[in-house]
Amino acid sequence: MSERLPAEFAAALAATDARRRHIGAKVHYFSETSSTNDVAGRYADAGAAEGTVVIASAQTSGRGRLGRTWYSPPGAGLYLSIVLRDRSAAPFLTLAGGVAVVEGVRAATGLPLEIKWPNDVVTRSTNGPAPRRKIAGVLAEASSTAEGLQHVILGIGINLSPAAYPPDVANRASSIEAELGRAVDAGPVLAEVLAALSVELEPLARGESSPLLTRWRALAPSASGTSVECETPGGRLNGVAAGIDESGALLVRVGSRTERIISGEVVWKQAK
Ligand code: BT5
Repeated sequence: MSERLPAEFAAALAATDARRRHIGAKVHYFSETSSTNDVAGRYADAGAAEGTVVIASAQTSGRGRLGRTWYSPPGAGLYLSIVLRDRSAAPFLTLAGGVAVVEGVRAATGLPLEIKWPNDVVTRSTNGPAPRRKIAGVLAEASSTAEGLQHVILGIGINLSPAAYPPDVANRASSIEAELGRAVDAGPVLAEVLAALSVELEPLARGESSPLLTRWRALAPSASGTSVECETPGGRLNGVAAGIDESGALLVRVGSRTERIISGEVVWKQAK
């Protein structure tokens, strides 16, 4: 059973009601849960409406892609999952989640961030040698039956304070508070990320992906011109990222060839 939504979340959500439309119209809060993606999946299986949100203050089995762990200690990050059912939006939800985090964090706190394909939200590039540090991650998980796609659970983890990640990722991670040098309220970050997601989903529901792709490209400068190494089913390849195509796949120039990378591991070798 979900618990009473803390007042700071309730107030911030109420203040963005009109802009969020159905995204977050229903919110289930847990002080601690296994993974908000699993809990949201169970609500979706039981018929929860598109836009239902599950949020937790801590996760005991928070996960990333490919079986990796998402560190989710209490009170240090935002851990949320959104039930989405619109089939035309489904292929673009990882990209939409990244844009929503960048737009929402900037609206709530003023901190500018960037996207790194496919699902990382990172600190903005500087001219120094330090690599971009990861502040948030997106995990979209689809559930299908013989009748087709049933729902996608869009999971988002955002580091609010440095306590959100352990020492072993400290040189690759950061948090909103560390970047800003001040404390931030979690409520507005949650509410503005959901409001930004609602904006990105609107054209997708009409079958229009170009507004999202245009926005994504503007927020992901590393996707063009950066040297990358990719693991593909056909083996490892080295090349130069050349943006994303209309389906959201990463294009990589290898000599005179252009490869499409749909998923898997990409090592970004040189910060632009
Ligand atoms: C992701 O995976 O970045 C997707 C993370 C999605 C987390 C949310 S929280 C709410 C919802 N419920 C869940 O169970 N999950 C979603 P990936 O690209 O595979 O990155 C995972 C890698 O990031 C790990 O292997 C670590 O190296 C690093 N990492 C783990 N926790 C981190 C943290 N808190 N901050 C920065 N980096 C972290």
